[in-house]
Amino acid sequence: NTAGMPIRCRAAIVRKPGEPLVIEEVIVAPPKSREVRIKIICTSLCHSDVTFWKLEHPPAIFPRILGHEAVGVVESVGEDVHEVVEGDTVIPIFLPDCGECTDCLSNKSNLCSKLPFSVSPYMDRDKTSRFTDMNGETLYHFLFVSSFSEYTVVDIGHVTKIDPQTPPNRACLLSCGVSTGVGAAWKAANVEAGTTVAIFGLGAIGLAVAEGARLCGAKRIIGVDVNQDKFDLGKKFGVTDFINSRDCKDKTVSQVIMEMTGEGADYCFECVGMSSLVQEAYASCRKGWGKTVVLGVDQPGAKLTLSSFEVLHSGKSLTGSLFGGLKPKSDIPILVKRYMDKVTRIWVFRFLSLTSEVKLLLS
Ligand code: CXF
Ligand code: ZN
Repeated sequence: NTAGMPIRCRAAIVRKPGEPLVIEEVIVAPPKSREVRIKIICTSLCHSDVTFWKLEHPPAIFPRILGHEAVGVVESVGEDVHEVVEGDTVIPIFLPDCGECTDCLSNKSNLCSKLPFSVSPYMDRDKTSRFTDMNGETLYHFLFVSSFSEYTVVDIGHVTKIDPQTPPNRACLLSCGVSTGVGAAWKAANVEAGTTVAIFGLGAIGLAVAEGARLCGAKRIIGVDVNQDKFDLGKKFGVTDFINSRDCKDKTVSQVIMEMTGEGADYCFECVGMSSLVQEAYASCRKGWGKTVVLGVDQPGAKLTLSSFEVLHSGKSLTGSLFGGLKPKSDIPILVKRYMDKVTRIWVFRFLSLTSEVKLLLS
């Protein structure tokens, strides 16, 4: 029984921005009050891990244990933890859900105000680290999860208990990417049956948006990507039309979407993290009710240019959403059940666009 004791295990550490991860022995301290120590069963790679791995400017903090898309089993719990016990299968989630604050109690927000989301190097509540290396040096956390470690400590506000029968390689994807995409269509946009959706970027998030839009009954799902192979892949998730943005020589993507749809898409999703694409997505939306949801993570400080005249006259809306607008503790079990009941499909693959990054990370 390791409860209450430090655990020595292996973790992948990033010591300097953009440098290959190194597998080292680390010490994981026991969980403090309202914390849970988790044995990681499966972790996947989200593009945000790559973004922050490379990031040289603030908030770049190293040495750090990345990874935030995972599933694990509770090894031990700290004081004042009543929601989970040792042996429970859990998903750690970067977005907190305290269940008590104004936002958590409202169905209009998933942005907990008791534990406000930030890209912190520490545990959420007491702002210290639970990791040290074998020289006693502090290792920093990432997105309150740090799943590239055999054991990690996570605040109970960032943990959702799930059905232990869920296959681990699917469960871990519900920890960030798949939930964010499916949730964006379901909660952030509330896509209605019979509508037209345009998705900018068919990576893990964009494909999950397509799956969510298909489940909501969207009639037409237009995928936009620079990689033609994404059309065939996208069809598996409900993509009905495809625009290869590299082929739009004398037209913008929004002009092509306007021609295809007549009036524009009812819902647009930006899943790349490029402000110019947010503008294109907004321009592709139908006047009067069109809604654009920003999901892509751009460089900190990147700015948008929109004509205030157009915003005024078009009646369109533009919104951002973390975790697709889902509330981790109540919505994740619904997504897990839908997966187990074979309603929602979750696919596991290696994306071409990430393969070179994965090789770098593991070299
Ligand atoms: C992102 C959202 C924007 C801040 C960093 C984390 N979510 C997950 O990958
Ligand atoms: Zn992520």
